[in-house]
Amino acid sequence: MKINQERLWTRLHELSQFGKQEKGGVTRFSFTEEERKAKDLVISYMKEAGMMVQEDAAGNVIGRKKGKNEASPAVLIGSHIDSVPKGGIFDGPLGVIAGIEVVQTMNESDVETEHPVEVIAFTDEEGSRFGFGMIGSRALAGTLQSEHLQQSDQDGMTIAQAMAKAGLNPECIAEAARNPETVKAYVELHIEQGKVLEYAGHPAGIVTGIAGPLWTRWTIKGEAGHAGATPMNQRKDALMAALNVIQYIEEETKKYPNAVATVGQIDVKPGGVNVIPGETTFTLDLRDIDESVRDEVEAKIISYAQAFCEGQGMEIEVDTLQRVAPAPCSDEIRAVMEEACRAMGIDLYSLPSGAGHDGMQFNEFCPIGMIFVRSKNGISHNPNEWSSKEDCGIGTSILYNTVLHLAK
Ligand code: HGY
Ligand code: MN
Ligand code: MN
Repeated sequence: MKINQERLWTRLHELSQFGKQEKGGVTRFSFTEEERKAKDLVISYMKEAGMMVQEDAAGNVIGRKKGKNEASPAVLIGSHIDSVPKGGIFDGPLGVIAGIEVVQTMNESDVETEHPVEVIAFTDEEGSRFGFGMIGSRALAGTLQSEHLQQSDQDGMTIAQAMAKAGLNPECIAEAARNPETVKAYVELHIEQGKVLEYAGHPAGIVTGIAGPLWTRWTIKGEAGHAGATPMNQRKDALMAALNVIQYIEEETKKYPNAVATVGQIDVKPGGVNVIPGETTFTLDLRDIDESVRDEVEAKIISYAQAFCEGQGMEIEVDTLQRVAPAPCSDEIRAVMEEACRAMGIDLYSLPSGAGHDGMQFNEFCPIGMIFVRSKNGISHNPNEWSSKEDCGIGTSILYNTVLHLAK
């Protein structure tokens, strides 16, 4: 049975309307009005696909196709519909819409499976609003703690407050935790967000493992002063110190082939044109597919920064926002995906994921598998993020055959 590529494509574009920005891109943060509208549209698609739909205590939207054996563990298909600021329309939504397409295609061709199949739009995978991501998948895996909900957005609203405002009770997040015995496997279709598949000339690939993101926030405290009256050798310029540390971060990280470091946010106080910065805060996103390498780079950066700031008579604080272990994909699921590709006459291509995904929260919970769809010019987290209709169709067909096999 073939999935309906036109319906997949139309829904993807319909969903992209919520949070659409004037100058391009989509900004759809968790627990916002535009996200609520996007969730309601996804719920309507899930119902059209013949699924029972519920929202759990963490705000995850869950559609379920019954299995012949309702008591057997379910095959979960997931991704997210929240975005980064001015992101693309594929990162997240493709996986949710493709999951719905898989179930709708099954129901339209009266395919019954032994195991139930669920499609989940996870709450806040990106972490863009609160600096803490994968909230919904952590909740489902039972690893979300109430202290995590105290992280706040740039307006000072905590995750807990935003949840309450959205009609959820943050005290009840434990109710979203699933018994691992009720889950057979987790699979996700996602855009690659890199250049590997395009360079290799493949429309889709099978993911071998997911690199682990470590997010930290650095605060350097110097001394505000007069820009005109203070000689260069008598300053404690917190921005210059931060730039020195950031330069070191780039130079050091480049020495490790698979490590990546990104300073995505920086804030300078008090922020006057004629005032020497007294305080600078910046974020660091550090990743490697090998956790020990990532943590080695982290340790080197911290010791350099502490020594440098001490020498300048300045203070430095480092807060950990989130530390996620890299996650291997299941050999068994990869073999099922490879079989699905062979059956479709698609050349096999396997690759690691530099980007983080909800599946890594299930590292200790259930076997995970991911399929990537080629990204044009490897661009993502950018309004120009793009994958072709055909490639999205191919990825969804591989997902369909994989889920059919896993759910039996
Ligand atoms: O940050 C990431 O890797 C993903 O886009 N959340
Ligand atoms: Mn993303
Ligand atoms: Mn994503």
